[in-house]
Amino acid sequence: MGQKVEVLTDCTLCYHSCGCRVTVEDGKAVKVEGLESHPLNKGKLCPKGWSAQENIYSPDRIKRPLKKVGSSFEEISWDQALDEIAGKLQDLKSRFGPQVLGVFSGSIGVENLEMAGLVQRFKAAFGSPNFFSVESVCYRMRIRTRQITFGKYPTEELDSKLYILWGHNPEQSDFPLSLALEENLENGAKLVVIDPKRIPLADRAEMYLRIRPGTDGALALAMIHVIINEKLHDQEFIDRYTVGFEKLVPHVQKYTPEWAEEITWVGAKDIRKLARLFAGTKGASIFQGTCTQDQTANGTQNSRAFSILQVITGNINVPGGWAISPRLAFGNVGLGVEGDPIGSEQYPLFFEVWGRKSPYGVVTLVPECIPDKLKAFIVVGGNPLVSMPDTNAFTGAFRKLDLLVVHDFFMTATGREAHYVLPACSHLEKWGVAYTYNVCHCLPFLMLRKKCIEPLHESWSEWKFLTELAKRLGMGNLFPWKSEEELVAFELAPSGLSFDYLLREKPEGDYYQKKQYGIPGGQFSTPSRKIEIYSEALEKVGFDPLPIYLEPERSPRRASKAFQEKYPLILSTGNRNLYYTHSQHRSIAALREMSPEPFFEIGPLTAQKYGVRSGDEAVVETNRGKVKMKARVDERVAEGVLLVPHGWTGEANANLLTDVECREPILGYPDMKSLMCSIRKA
Ligand SMILES: Nc1nc2c(c(=O)[nH]1)N[C@H]1C(S)=C(S)[C@@H](COP(=O)(O)OP(=O)(O)OC[C@H]3O[C@@H](n4cnc5c(=O)[nH]c(N)nc54)[C@H](O)[C@@H]3O)O[C@H]1N2
Ligand SMILES: Nc1nc2c(c(=O)[nH]1)N[C@H]1C(S)=C(S)[C@@H](COP(=O)(O)OP(=O)(O)OC[C@H]3O[C@@H](n4cnc5c(=O)[nH]c(N)nc54)[C@H](O)[C@@H]3O)O[C@H]1N2
Ligand code: SF4
Ligand SMILES: [Mo]
Repeated sequence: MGQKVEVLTDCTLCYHSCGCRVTVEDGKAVKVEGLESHPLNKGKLCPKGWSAQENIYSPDRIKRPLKKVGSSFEEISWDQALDEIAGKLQDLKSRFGPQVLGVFSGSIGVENLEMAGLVQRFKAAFGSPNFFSVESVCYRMRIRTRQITFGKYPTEELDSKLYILWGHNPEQSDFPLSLALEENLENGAKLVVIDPKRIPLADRAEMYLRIRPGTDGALALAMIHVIINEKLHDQEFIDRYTVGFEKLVPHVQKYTPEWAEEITWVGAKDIRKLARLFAGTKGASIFQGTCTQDQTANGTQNSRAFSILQVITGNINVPGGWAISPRLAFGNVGLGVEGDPIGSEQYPLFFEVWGRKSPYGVVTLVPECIPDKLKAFIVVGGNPLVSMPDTNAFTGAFRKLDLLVVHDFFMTATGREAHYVLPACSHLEKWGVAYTYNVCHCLPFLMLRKKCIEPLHESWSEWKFLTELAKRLGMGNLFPWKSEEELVAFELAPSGLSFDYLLREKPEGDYYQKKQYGIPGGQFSTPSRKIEIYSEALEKVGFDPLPIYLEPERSPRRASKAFQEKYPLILSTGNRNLYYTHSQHRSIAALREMSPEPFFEIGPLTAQKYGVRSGDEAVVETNRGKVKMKARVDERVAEGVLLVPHGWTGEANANLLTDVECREPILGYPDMKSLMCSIRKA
């Protein structure tokens, strides 16, 4: 018998960071189970989590650094790869300046503080402001919007009395929430689903509202109208804590339920009923899709309207509503740099509010910036040539780069276009801080991500890769940490929970603060010290200070007649699939067996109209491109709507359909949820 130990750590096969118990025998991870004591997953794992070993020990992992020679790759040493990359970067910097370097990290960077922090540090040390990530296609829109409304960022509580799933399907995308929902529904919590698809959870809901994609803002405004006009609002909360309510009242008069019915396809009667149910529940929470609303033409204003709904019903900092979780102090791995990232002029609110600047560039502007403004890219933990909108535009642009480096543990579509592909460590092979609980679900909890096994093959962590590259560029002094442990200890030091404490005393993780309800100090950290129903921050950058509704650019009410004739169906892309994270995990046999191929979903009457039956191969086409995949005819899907999953590569890649120039006007996010398409049988 060899040596056997159990290590408590987290799973990062998606950003939820569920708690795990990993059994390591003779240096090999032999078992991965859910950690019972963990407040998110309570001992359970989703199918992706169960497949961790198959993922990590996959024979398809990149084993050594690869260099593109002609049209294929050759294995080279890390030394050679880093020397050559450093040489190329130096050359570009001396000829064009440091800002021609862009770096990208994907949604894995959200749960991977070290990755996002180090990538950002690297580009700053080099002298470039251009850090791109999924932040400009996903989630930061709501963070920004809640920041300008509340000064801080309140999140939905896991345990609620009334769950409004507003374009969110936790059974596929949010495993911890689906566990909490299950428990709370049994104990009498209520559920409402607002979705163009009657997702299975809707069968257990108090109300299901079948909405036209991209029109959620109209519904939210009509709900505000009803709540105010029927005097269902929480006047005391509004008087004490908000500014601008008196301007909101006349503003919403035109947004009647009848007006919204015509736009949204949701009946006026249902809108009134939902408004009454919501306003009548203390401890109600709108769970807006994690990216659904962000990827529509009215995204920022939708998020504003949802915030205002929570506010005028007094559902802020009450159990079951939205709550401002105490923030944790971290050692900042990032680094300041001269100059502002791409997008700071076109979308100023994305970049800055009240002098608080963020390090992100606007990724939808990347294709038009290559090759003039951007000539080199380092991609760490992302697959932009599948995941970013408009694959044709991104691929065309990336092919013009002088240098593309990808750090990943598998070969990806982006890797195949790269000059160098470098092998990365999985989450079981490196140290880190597991901290997303707070960001998504208001859980002030922290865990140490432990290195359970030695790095496989020649894979390197982000720390090692970027530190070694920095040394070769003469900026090693800006990467002072001598080891990953030292880096993570630095991050944790200000938090009050030290590396040693989380390693030895609380390997299962610990709460860093108690949750607080009520409004401590009676103030918010906005300029007015109140919740800003009327937003001067929005007004200052030229947008409506009160929420409005903007019809999607490509829609039956806004697109030209000719466009609609060519593309008569409404298209929403990117419904999640429990078995996969974005473009990942397709080669994991246990997962692939559960979901072998992509399907677009379509209602029966629409399918019949276009002569398509379940299982038929069909071509879906937009103004930007086409995909081929099979149809799944399902009466759960609204007629006239097509749902196309994302993350598949090749001719089933949904982002062949999206358009990088079709953007939300305030923050520049791509519209992925309300486009127009045609279909025909292949
Ligand atoms: N059409 C459409 N497109 C969409 C969406 C949509 O709804 N519709 N959703 C968008 C959203 S919300 C998001 S967040 C993006 C996600 O976009 P991405 O984050 O770019 O997508 P992933 O496929 O998850 O790519 C992550 C890559 O990181 C690698 N990786 C995983 N862990 C590590 C690690 O520890 N280190 C390193 N170096 N690499 C690692 C994986 O192997 C994988 O190749 O996709 C967007 N794309
Ligand atoms: N298994 C798995 N889980 C994931 C991910 C993954 O790739 N795989 N990705 C993670 C990431 S990065 C993110 S951002 C989240 C995404 O999480 P969400 O954005 O919440 O996505 P879904 O849970 O798929 O729910 C989207 C729902 O919105 C509906 N819908 C589509 N268009 C509209 C619309 O215009 N209005 C309304 N009201 N509904 C609409 C769809 O029918 C679907 O039921 O998931 C995260 N979790
Ligand atoms: S939801 Fe699944 S994949 Fe995501 S962290 Fe939890 S177990 Fe891992
Ligand atoms: Mo996302």
